[in-house]
Amino acid sequence: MKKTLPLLAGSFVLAFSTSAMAQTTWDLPSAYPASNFHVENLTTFAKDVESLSKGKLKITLHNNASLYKAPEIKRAVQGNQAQIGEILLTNYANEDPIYALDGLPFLATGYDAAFKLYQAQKPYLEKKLAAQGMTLLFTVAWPPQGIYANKDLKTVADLKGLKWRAYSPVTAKIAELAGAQPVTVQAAELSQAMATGVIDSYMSSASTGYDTKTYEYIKKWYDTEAWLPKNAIIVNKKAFDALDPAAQEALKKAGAEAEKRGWALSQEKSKWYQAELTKNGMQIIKPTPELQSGMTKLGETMIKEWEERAGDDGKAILDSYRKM
Ligand code: PCA
Repeated sequence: MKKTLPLLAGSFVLAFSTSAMAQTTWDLPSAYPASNFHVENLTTFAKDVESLSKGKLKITLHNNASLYKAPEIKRAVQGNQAQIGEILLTNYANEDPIYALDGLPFLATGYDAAFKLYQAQKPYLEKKLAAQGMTLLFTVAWPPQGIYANKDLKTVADLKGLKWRAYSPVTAKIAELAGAQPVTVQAAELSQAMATGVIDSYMSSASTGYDTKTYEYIKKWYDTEAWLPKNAIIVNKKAFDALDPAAQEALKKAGAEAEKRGWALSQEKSKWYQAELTKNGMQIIKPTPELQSGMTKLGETMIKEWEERAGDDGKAILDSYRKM
């Protein structure tokens, strides 16, 4: 008895120190706040990775653009300053048309269409990211995009002169086509931009309206259901290859679950966010047929431009999407 005690203690120390030595910690920057459903989903994902990998891989989530600003996250993952990161694909639309696709107005509206578009886009997205030393782990769609404005909007012409917040090249282009003045502001700075009067309108989901307390500044949301952009979780390939196989499996499994859970959560919470906006004094408005058809026309122009820019790959993606 006396002999086994020190031995046991010794093996505990050994087990503890081996697992501590084998633990890898990754940083995961996200540009969205704790109240956001993407961040809620990522919090669960990080916990799952830790438990599935039996503590071998720990993911530290940095929300609200606290580690990197939204447009910097992709480069940070590419350079392995962050091993994993959450990006808004359409933020990178100028870099390659593949990133612009799910930010185009009225190409895929509603969750089913958005998920189909994702399936058509995915192989090309994976290829593009692989060429940059990264892998795609999963994506989650934002709820449908509508227009926040104080003004009465009856037609697209009413957008003229608005100080329009853009979060991507595509949302800036909408302003240009409609005669509004685009100002690029990321979600983390949006409340301040409204408070200081830098902007008076923008297009986004009810989710971002809720996160940024838009109802304190803007009183109307026109529910155009124009598109559902996606956040993607990307991983540095070298960092992934350096993990042991069990940790790689854990990451993939937790990622697949997070994708499923995230898409469901987005859809579920979409109505909840709208109810919260209403509770806080926001009017949710069904667009007039004129406004809706005018926005659809802008969308058609932009889809056409995208097709020209995206060439054969673009054509193949749209063909496969339209057949789904
Ligand atoms: N919210 C993000 C992107 C899309 C969305 O719904 C934003 O407004 O920045």
